[in-house]
Amino acid sequence: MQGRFITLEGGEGAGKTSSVAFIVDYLRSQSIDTLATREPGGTEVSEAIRAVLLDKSLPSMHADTELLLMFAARQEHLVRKILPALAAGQWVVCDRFTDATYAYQGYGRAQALERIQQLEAWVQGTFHPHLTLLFDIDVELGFQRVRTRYAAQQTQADRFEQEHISFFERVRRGYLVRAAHYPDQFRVVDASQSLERVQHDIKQYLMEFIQQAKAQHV
Ligand code: T5A
Repeated sequence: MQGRFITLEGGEGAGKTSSVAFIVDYLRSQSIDTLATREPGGTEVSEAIRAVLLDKSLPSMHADTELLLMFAARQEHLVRKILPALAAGQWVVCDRFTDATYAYQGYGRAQALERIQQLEAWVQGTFHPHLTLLFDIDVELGFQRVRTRYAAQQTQADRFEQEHISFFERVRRGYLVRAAHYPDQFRVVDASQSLERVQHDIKQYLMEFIQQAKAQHV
């Protein structure tokens, strides 16, 4: 089978990161060679860019700088890690990708969507995720989870998590607009459910996706 590119998207505290290991384990249980990665990040250079992007001591970063850094990190991640893995037949599971840029920089920060499309075309050409699992959750519930995690791990909000709740409402709406526009790519998971129910739904979507991939391979 050819490699497939699966992305996980959603607002803060939606449960994407918690589901990466479950997805990787499930795919491997189906004898699919799988690689997990994340954005911004995934390579040494892209992780260094991530550190700048999330640094809350830099709250006055210009919105254009933020957008360009997202795509700079993505360029490096694509050419050094994602595309070589796919070419080798691996399936790549990525915690966030370009749909996050549309949701956060486009809908959240009100950057022109045409500008994001131009950068997307430059960096990716026609490359897009084969499947996107959108973890949809009420913004306040997502933040309750994030706050619980801060307390448990003694961590603090990053630069994005300091934004006003209205920013995250726009992000959530942006994701749902994209899911409605690209129904072949997106599957929406109700992330407010228990972890068991969320994993059950993810497994159903993955089973369907693997069947399609096998059918295309024949
Ligand atoms: N960004 C990123 C952009 O602005 N543009 C872009 O183009 C890209 C790629 C990345 C930031 O960068 C921004 C978006 C982000 O703000 P990050 O730290 O990677 O920063 O941020 P997130 O991906 O949002 O990470 P979070 O940890 O906030 O959210 P997750 O990964 O969705 O949530 P997770 O899995 O860590 O879960 C949060 C807590 O909830 C619990 C978990 O145990 C954890 O404690 N939990 C549940 N509890 C109950 N029921 C469930 N079903 C649960 N699922 C998880």
